[in-house]
Amino acid sequence: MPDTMNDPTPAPAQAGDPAKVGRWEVAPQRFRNLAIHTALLHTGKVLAFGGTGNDPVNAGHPRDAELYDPADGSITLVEQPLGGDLFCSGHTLLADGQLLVAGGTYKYDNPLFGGLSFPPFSGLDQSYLFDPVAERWRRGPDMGDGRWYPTLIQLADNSVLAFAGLTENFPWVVESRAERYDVGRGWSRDPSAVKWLPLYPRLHLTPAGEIFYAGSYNTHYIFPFNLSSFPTALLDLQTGDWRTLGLPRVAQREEGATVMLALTPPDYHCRVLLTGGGNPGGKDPTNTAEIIDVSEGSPRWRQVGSMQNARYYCYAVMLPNQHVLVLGGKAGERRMSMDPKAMSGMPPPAANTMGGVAAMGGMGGATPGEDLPHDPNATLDCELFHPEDEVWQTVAAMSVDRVYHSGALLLPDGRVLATGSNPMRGTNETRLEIYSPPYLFKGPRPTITAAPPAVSHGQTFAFETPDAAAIDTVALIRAASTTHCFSTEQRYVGLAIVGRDAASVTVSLPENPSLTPPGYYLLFALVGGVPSIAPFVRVAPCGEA
Ligand SMILES: [Cu+2]
Repeated sequence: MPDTMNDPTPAPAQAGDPAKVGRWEVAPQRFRNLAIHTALLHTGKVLAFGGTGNDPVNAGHPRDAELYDPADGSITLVEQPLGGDLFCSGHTLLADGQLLVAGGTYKYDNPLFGGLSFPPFSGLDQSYLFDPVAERWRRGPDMGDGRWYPTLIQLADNSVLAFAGLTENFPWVVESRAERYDVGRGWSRDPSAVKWLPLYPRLHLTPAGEIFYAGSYNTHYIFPFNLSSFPTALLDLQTGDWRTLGLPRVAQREEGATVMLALTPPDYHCRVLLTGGGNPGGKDPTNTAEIIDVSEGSPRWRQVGSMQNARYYCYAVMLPNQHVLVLGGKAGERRMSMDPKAMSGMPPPAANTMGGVAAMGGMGGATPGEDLPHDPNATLDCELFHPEDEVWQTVAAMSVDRVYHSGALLLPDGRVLATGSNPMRGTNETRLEIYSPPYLFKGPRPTITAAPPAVSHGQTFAFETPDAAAIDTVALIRAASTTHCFSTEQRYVGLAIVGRDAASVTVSLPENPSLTPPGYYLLFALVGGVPSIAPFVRVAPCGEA
């Protein structure tokens, strides 16, 4: 039986051996618009949008969202203009599977010189909800403040907190007050939880019901602060008090990646991995990685093995075998290091003239469009973190750069989708590239033939499988939305196996709603580190029948 999960000595990269390093493939179809924001919906489709897409030419005319179906490769337009610009908004999926999007761009900045701009970007105060079944947007209630680059995080009771972001009006400072969204009641200012946080702070909901700020964030406008002004901290949601835990051991973590490592029974210890990032502006990126055990009384960062590549703008994806895939990013200056003139002779992007949804095509030929050239400073190598011994393994390289305004999502079939990239304003990467991890090249996969559509906290439930005797691991991985190299939603929750017969496995979902906040999850069953294809299972909110 293959055993990637417990292999103590990960092999070095071996080009061409996908059972060791996996394989990347560029999809034949491409998006029309820049996919700055993506979400895995419970229909199995991926919603992608970018509003005006970091191009002031589009101001007042945000581009349509698009839906990518990994099952058949088709891409369809959501032909529905919105009143607001969701470029650089925050978002999270709700218990009913709708995507709540809040904030974004009210007004573009006014560039001056030397990378400075004044006024800076200002934040939109609107919110929108995307219905995955109707495939339509609707306007939600407005927030009290505009927020550009906010982080939204869903809590155990299905309310959502919005943190940080630049305000709509003078003096366009970073908002220090959080706002709370309650379904059916809209937004209200949260009088507690006041804290200066940088833009797109990397926040995670811990199983103890606290919010952990992981010491990394997005670039832009940290003046008058410096990086040391934002040490790691924990918010007690009951008291509204932030407890400062201190800086990471390598404190320069702008544009680093953070992900909560697998939460596993019986104790569901909460450990967060922080990797990559660098100084403001992307100089001196780091390859170092650290882990903090947030469940300890006095959590402290400790350094673990380093990545092979230093990366500013990198993205970490939790996989069904508990490994973490790190992809994308770059070394050198934050700005694109190629000569922009090299791009001038390239074919123009596909004209946006085909109209209807069907014209985007499905399995047929490739979608025309512009391939951005490779920036020599962009990192194409990818790396897998093995949490059992805290070392990294270099795996197959991508062929498409993923730097600023890019993202990655785990798909229900265990592959990883990489999207977006915006090395310069108005320069858009529209190709999709998909990674098949090594576990997809290790022979037959276990299968789940039936699973309950919904489960409740504290419930024991069974799923049907012909591989019941061999299945050794079962996990729920939350369907996630992501932007700006980060997701608050990535969450691996292992489920204890409490029974099995010839055709089914029974597992138990713990009572704690902060462990599995309500919403749609992917149910993976594994044999020796090889995962099944995952059906969606909805974890119902507390109190819902
Ligand atoms: Cu942005």
